[in-house]
Amino acid sequence: MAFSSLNSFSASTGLGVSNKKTTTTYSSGLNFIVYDGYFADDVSYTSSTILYTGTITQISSILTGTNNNIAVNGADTITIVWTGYFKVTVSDTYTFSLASDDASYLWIDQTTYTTSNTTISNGGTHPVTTKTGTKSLSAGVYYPIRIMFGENTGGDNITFSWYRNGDSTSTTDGTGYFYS
Ligand SMILES: [Ca+2]
Ligand SMILES: [Ca+2]
Repeated sequence: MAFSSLNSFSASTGLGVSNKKTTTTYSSGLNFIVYDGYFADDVSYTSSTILYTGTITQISSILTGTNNNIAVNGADTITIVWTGYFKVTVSDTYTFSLASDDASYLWIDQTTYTTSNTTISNGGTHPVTTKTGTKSLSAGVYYPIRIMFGENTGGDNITFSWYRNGDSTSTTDGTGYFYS
């Protein structure tokens, strides 16, 4: 049942986009990669030095978002990218929130990533700063999601949360929302 709407997903978003899955094999959680080095708002940044990888079901802090590899205020000059799919069970407009020190960006339902096609743009070096964005989502659709975060120096943390506008109860728990 969880994947019964795959056909409508394909029909509503178009076929042939390279990063949209065509199989019905989804796992719970988002994948993450922690790179050595600060991305400095270069949203295509990667590094050949990968510090950690894994899968998480929440980004309530940098600790949970890295599967307990990085403590709050525990790192300097790193970049983290989370990727996967975001699925809701109720069609509605959703409000997303990124609170981060330093920079963070959110993309939903994009196949290329620039600083101008974000759902949330929270770039630059700064203390914990919260930015929000909204997106209208259809129930059962696996929307590609990408979150990018970078810590330069000083304190570091990130929290990703959202709520359905018709509900307004905010959560960070990606169980049942995050897939990869
Ligand atoms: Ca730091
Ligand atoms: Ca910082």
